[in-house]
Amino acid sequence: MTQDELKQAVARAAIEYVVEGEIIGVGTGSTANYFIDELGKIKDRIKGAVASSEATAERLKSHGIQVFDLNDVTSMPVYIDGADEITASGAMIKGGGAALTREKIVASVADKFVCIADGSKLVDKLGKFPLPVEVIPMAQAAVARQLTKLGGEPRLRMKDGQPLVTDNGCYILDLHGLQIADPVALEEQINNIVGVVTVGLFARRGANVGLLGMAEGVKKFT
Ligand code: ABF
Repeated sequence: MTQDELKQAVARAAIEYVVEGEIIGVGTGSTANYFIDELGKIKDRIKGAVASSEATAERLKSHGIQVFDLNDVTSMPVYIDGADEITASGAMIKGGGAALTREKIVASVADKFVCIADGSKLVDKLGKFPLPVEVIPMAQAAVARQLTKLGGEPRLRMKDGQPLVTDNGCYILDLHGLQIADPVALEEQINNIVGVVTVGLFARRGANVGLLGMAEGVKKFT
């Protein structure tokens, strides 16, 4: 199976977690996009969705799925999203798609986080994938100095020769070369740096369910 077929397989498997008549939180990225396409097939069975990015909102709408503002939603049974890395205990690195802040916000309102990913995302230890950190633009250099002290090498994410600007009008620093021994502690430490909006470590609240696409089928862990 190709990587795209593995992503499609987990996207299909995730439909089982959709709760009838409810609003569902939806992530960002290529795996989440496959999930949105599956959700479109059963759109009459849900009330609607909350999107974790402008791109996801557009795709949901293109399928005729109603997109709710998170401020109008008090609870959601489930949030479904991809990851850049995930451990067997559900800790994740996210943010390769630059949507980490809204992903963490929407996930925080959901009762359950279901992570869907192809098997290549499963790791023993987080950190090979550069850790994204969303920052307030004026604090970019100051935050980068603090991140360097943690032992990594922060690089400002660029797009078309300019700093990439997130949906929130912020920048992303990608922290390379970090050994993440304690994801929960590091998440708290980076969150506490003034000027940081969100760190792409999802460890304090990780995935409750992981659906991983493997050659032998979809592997589930909880
Ligand atoms: C989002 O999409 C991100 O948090 C993560 O960076 C990315 C995973 O992308 P893909 O599904 O395309 O591998 O969930």
